[in-house]
Amino acid sequence: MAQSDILFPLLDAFKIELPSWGFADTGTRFGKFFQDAAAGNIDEKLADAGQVHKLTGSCPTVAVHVLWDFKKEQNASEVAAMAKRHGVAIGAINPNVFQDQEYKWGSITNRAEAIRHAAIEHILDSVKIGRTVGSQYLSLWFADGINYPGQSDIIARKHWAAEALKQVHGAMPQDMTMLVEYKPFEPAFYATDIADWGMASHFARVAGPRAKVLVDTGHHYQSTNIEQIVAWLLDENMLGGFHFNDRKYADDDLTLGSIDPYQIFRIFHEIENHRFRAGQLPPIAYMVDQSHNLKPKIEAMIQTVDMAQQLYAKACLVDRKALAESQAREDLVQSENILRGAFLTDVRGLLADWRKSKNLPADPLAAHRQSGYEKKAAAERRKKYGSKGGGGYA
Ligand code: PSV
Ligand code: MN
Repeated sequence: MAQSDILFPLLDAFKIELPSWGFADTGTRFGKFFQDAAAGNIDEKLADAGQVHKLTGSCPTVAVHVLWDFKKEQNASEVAAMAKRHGVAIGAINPNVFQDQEYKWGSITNRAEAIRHAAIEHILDSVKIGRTVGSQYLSLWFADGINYPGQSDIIARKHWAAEALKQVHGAMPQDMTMLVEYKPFEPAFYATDIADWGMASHFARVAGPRAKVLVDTGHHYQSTNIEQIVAWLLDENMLGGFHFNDRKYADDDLTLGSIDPYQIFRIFHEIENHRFRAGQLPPIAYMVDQSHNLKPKIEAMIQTVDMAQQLYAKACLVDRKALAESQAREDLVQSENILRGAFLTDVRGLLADWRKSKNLPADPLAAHRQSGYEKKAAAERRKKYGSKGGGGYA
């Protein structure tokens, strides 16, 4: 079988969701560097995402962050219509229960019942937005946690989180999946309430059958074996999706594979290995969550999508039958070489052929650079917002 016969249908089905916030000016706690072409409102974010989808053919949906993207009293169907005008649709809905002053001591794990209630209400409103825009995913990340030993009762917080997630799950339509994201630290520095995949998986199980774990590749300690976590979650039917980005030190939000492409390949290898073992894969929401502030936003997004496609294609080329045979012989050198051989295969030509077969530009980044989109957006947005951007993200 030709490699293209194997790869093309898999690439057809491999969709990657873009984050609205990845197109806006962002920064670190030390400051923001503004880009003239950064998006300043939801319409511009969706337009930019539309440009990435137009060039890659693989990013039909855009994740939104409710407080960053929806003005007060914003009509959600208008946003859905806006997305449609830009050739995309609204994807995962991300409630935001971390930036308002009332959440200083936590949101769903705040000891004050009224605050827990307010946080749940906001998440329930987000479910409603999801229903209106036809979203399949409610994506939850909580900044909740404590900064000092003794600050709070860890188990009381565990119970409050479980109660909240159960209540939200009960309000979700049948076709909506709850994604529970974990992160070891930041902004909580001593004990984050949902700190790792074990805790996320516990909460997802307690919440209900349509709750799964979201793996953000930047949310692990140095040298954590993320692919092993992914393999376990798949085997337990608890993997819901990914937030793709790369990191060198912490949650750096760099473009995918910029630091360690082999790690992302190994994650895809475990996913394809699950397909090989189980005969099928559950739905997996592949989403980007990067908002680093130096690369031009659209270029950074195209780079990430292209990298994800390359690494996924490489993992699909692993000869799984040969691998199983060499594993059975305890031939670890050959087994590793099978993986590395696939990883070292240059799939750029195949990817270009796949794109041409879809009437897409063979090189989406070059096509974007030639399109003049960036220059036009920069001129228009600079005129509109001045040198300090339009905001749109905290
Ligand atoms: C938190 O670090 C996180 O990964 C969550 O997914 C948030 O929604 C996102 O970043 C905001 O950039
Ligand atoms: Mn994330």
